[in-house]
Amino acid sequence: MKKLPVFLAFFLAISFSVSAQDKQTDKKETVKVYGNCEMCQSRIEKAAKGAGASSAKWDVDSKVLTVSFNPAKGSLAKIEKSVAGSGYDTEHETSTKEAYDKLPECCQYDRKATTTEVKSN
Ligand SMILES: [Cu+2]
Repeated sequence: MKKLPVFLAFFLAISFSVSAQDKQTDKKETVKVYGNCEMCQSRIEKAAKGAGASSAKWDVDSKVLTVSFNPAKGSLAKIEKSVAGSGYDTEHETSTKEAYDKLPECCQYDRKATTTEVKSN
């Protein structure tokens, strides 16, 4: 049996090291995002990906968004701003009333309590 052609072995070595780098550099974070349904889910995930997330998954039941992104290129804050810009309150960002009002009626979730509405415990 002949040896593997050198170029093929070289190509394999490079593709392995590239995928290993991706795994090392991508950061995974979770954040709460307020929303209602699957329509909200697709909007939230689209907004997160538009802000640089390599993957985004929002859970309808737990309202938790799990994102992966390259920390050299993006940040969770940037992703949250983008999600808030599409009408959804997140743990650290609050959407504008204008963006919220643009959502279909079925998607107008119960908004995050603002500081004035939070009762002292
Ligand atoms: Cu919805």
